[in-house]
Amino acid sequence: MNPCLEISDPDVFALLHREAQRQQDSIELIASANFTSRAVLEATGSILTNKVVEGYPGRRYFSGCEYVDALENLAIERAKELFGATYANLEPYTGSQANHAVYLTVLKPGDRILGMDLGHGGHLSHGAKFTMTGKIYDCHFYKVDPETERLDYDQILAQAKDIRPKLIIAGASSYPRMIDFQRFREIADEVGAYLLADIAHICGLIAAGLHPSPVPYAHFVTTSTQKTLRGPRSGMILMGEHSAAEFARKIDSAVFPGVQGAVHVHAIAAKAVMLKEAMSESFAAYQRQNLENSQILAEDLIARGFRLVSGGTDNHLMLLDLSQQGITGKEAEDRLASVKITVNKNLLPYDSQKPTVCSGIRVGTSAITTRGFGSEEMHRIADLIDTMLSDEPTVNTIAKVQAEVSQLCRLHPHIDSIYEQNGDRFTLESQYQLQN
Ligand code: DSN
Repeated sequence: MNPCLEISDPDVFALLHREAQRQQDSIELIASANFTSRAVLEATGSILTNKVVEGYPGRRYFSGCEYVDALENLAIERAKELFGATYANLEPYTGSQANHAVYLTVLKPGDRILGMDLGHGGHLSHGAKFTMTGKIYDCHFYKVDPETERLDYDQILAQAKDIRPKLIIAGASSYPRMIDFQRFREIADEVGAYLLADIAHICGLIAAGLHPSPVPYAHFVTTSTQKTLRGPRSGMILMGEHSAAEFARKIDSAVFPGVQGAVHVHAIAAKAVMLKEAMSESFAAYQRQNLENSQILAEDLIARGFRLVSGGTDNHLMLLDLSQQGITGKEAEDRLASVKITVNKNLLPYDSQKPTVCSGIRVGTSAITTRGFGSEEMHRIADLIDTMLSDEPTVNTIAKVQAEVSQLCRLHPHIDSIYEQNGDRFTLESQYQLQN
């Protein structure tokens, strides 16, 4: 066996090294980004990658599964405990795969879905016409209210009565306000639809008790695990008591063999670690700081003349409308990238720009909060964004902002979770040092 990546593949090693440096040197404001712990990384890059596994604990298609069965059961029990669920499936490779498994469970081709419009905050996997979901099912979309830019539940009910969907999806990728899952369930019940809550962005807040949970209301809850939950790039499905009784076996079969093949046991181990971390008081404190940082940044940006969609935020993200600044989302993304502040251009509700241009940007605080940025740094970041976006920055301005970004990143290093600072050497090979 080759001793380590640096020797066996210097090309890949060099690129990983450069990416690690990029992460260290940038202020990451992409709302879906975060930094996992060393323990989560270690489990993700572990020898579990070597194990072929299909099926579920106690009903596998290959032998030698005694330890991976124990691991998957541990992850399932932790997920149920953390979210107060009766059923948990830890096998989905991603949040999108989790959604596809729910669709396969309750829908037939051509059945109707009512989800949030992609341009109003929804997600690709909720039925965008160029995706598998959009091609297989008859997908309809609700939008936010044009005045308040918030969900209008009476309007969604009226639309649901008109469309009579078989499945309603509550959940978003860029919606800065709380979602009323109880109200969504009432709407679903009124039209005889199933309710799927996709909590990919807010599941860390839910785990910490800072956003109402959909588990008591939705028939199905899906999520990715790498965003506010700070785990590996993966997915999960949860159900409360009532749905579990009816759908446990059906969801199991929809995940495997319905939409997936062999189990990514290394990701399941990493999710078990993530779930243990998310049960801790330090995780709850992290999420409280995340919300506080998001509030401060939003207030500071408003004070500097930026318009925020819906007037602010209740969660870890906000949407900046840049029409008053006279630039597009794409220009803003590029300007901020030039000083190593990463954001993404984002469509705004009722946007007149193309998705490749957009009128706004999405800004989130989850990753920088993990790095230890607090209220003081939020004021400085608001200043930096203002400096870069309110006027065309000069060469001198860019140099000053770059210097400040660099100083902030040095003050809050995260690099220890990526590689050893002193030796520039990835260190996960320790797991091979077994006793013979
Ligand atoms: N769902 C996308 C996002 O919100 O950025 C990527 O996971």
